[in-house]
Amino acid sequence: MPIEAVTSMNGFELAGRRVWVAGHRGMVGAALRRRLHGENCELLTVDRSEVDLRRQDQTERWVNATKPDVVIVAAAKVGGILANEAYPAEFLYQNLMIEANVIEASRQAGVSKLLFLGSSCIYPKLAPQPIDEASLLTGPLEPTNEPYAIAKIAGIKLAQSYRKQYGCDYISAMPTNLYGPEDNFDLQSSHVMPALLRKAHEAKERGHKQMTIWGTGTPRREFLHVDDCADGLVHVLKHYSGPEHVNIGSGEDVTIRELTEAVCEVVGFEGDIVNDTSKPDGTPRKLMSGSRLRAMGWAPKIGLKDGIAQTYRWFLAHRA
Ligand code: GFB
Repeated sequence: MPIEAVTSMNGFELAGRRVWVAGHRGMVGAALRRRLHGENCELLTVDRSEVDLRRQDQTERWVNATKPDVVIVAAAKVGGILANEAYPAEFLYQNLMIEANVIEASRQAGVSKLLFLGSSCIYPKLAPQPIDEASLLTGPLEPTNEPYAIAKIAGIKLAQSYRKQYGCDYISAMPTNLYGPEDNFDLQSSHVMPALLRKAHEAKERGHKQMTIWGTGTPRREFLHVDDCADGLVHVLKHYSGPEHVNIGSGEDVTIRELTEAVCEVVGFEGDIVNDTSKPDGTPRKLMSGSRLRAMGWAPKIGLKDGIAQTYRWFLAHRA
């Protein structure tokens, strides 16, 4: 079905609805809470200590008792390239359980709209760039994050299948590499942006002459500030209904070396950048095509340099 045929121009109204953000304490969940503030909806959240989304009985009991109108599945086990390599079983198992439990519980409770969040790593390692949504399942995945990608592809297929078999208005969005406030700054498990901010900051603070980055620095990545992502997700929720997933990106990518130089400039670290090539590069490039979302009238607002500076200010204020 052509995308125009399933895109509602009038929009799906969030005002007055009960919206559950699953994963509200994560970086994306926190940004969604900030963004949904202006929508006049009732925000529902539940802590992990009360409901473990990996447990079907706990999830179904809570969703059936709470009866949200709208669900955003931002809950996930996430991490950077080394965490994905080191804990493949956790990334596959936990993400499969969370998405299956939340989606099935939502169907049982009669949720009218659900948005599932994936990741740009769902696409083949060598997909033509910029990566169109139609590239899904056209080639082998990047080995460092294959288990996570397979879990996220399963989530897309769940949303599509629930739409096809049960008529549920369940949709999926694929954000690119995200960064911003509330990110994970742990050097072993984090993504590249928070790692570089912390490394550059600590190198400057300690008067080091160099900082080390993983891999060759040549891979290209597309970065999107998490507040732009939350805005794009709300836009998709309000204006899209269809079986195909929607990419959410900035439309621009940089090499890891260029990103490191931008981070060092913001932080004020002037030493050398050294490559640790014993660490993996991962996929050479994953720039997504944003044409589907642009056609729905959405564009990002936060440039990379401003976004890095804002995230560095957040890091300085919260690093304790
Ligand atoms: O952000 P990142 O961990 O994940 O790494 P991916 C991106 C690139 O930055 C890789 C390099 O080429 C890394 O080798 N890099 C350089 C670093 N220095 C560092 C550092 O200090 N820390 C980290 N983490 N990277 C993840 C996937 O892939 O992206 C997930 O594993 C998910 O499944 C996520 O899709 C968005 O972009 O390579």
